[in-house]
Amino acid sequence: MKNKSKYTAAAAQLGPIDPGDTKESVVARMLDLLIEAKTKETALVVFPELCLTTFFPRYYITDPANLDTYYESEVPISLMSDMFELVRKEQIIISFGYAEKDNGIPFNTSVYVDSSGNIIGKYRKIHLPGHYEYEPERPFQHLEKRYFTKGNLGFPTFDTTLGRLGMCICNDRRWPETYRVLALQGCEVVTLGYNTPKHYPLAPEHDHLQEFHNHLCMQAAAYANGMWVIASAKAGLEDDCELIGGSCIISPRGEIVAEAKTTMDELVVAQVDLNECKLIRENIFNFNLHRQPEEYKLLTKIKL
Ligand code: CDT
Repeated sequence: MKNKSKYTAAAAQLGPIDPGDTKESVVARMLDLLIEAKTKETALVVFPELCLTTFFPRYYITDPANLDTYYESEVPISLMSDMFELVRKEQIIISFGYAEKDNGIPFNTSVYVDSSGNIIGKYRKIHLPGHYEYEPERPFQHLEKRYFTKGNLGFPTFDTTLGRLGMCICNDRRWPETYRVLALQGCEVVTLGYNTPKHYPLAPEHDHLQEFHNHLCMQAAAYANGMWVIASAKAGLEDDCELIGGSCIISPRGEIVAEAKTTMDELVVAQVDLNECKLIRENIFNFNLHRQPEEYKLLTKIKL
């Protein structure tokens, strides 16, 4: 397949997924979005974090058998066979997130599947937010630290027909280091999914800023690193917990070029031009000319 520097990309936002919804029903919704993407000649489609189920870290689950139902021991190829077939036929690259159990070790993972129908990239979430123990005072839990292990794959990049791609997952997007490590490897497009509650029990005074903070961190990072950012939300009222939407595509200029209008299943589409990365990287953020890493040593000190 020929390399493309200009192509159509999409954030495939998903609306709420109820705890009782089957994975098959979710995959059917994802397939509908992929079919819509095909009609729009989209080459890259990004689905949300943990997109096969409801955002289960909001629940304190004590029955191991019940908890286990949320994880996959392998990429669920047979469950997603119709999607993989379409990806092959239409030469699309997709990314999606799922809860992975690798030899018993749980990770919050996302992958790329390319037009060969193969998994060509994997990332395991590094910045795991929330808490380990049940906290009864919270209206809902955020038990990612309990249910997942910190990712052990670093922040890898992947050379594809659609440029050098890299992934991060939800809370990772708030950390500037995530993008800088990817950009230093020449990443041109960062893809990510998120589940972000509108209400943050520890700082409710920020609730009205959730959408703003979502875009603020990604727009700043796109600009400061000269990269495209494609961000896909799981959105809407999920079992009484409101998740923000705002799925978007951000150019290396830091501009939002397409944004979700709803908090339902919605395809957010824009033209990506990889040449735009150069405008930033050859000028204001020319890493080789202007970075001063010897002055940044504090950044990698383990303990302050
Ligand atoms: N999924 C995820 O990482 N969500 C967090 C919620 C806030 S921290 C409790 C986020 O950064 O959006």
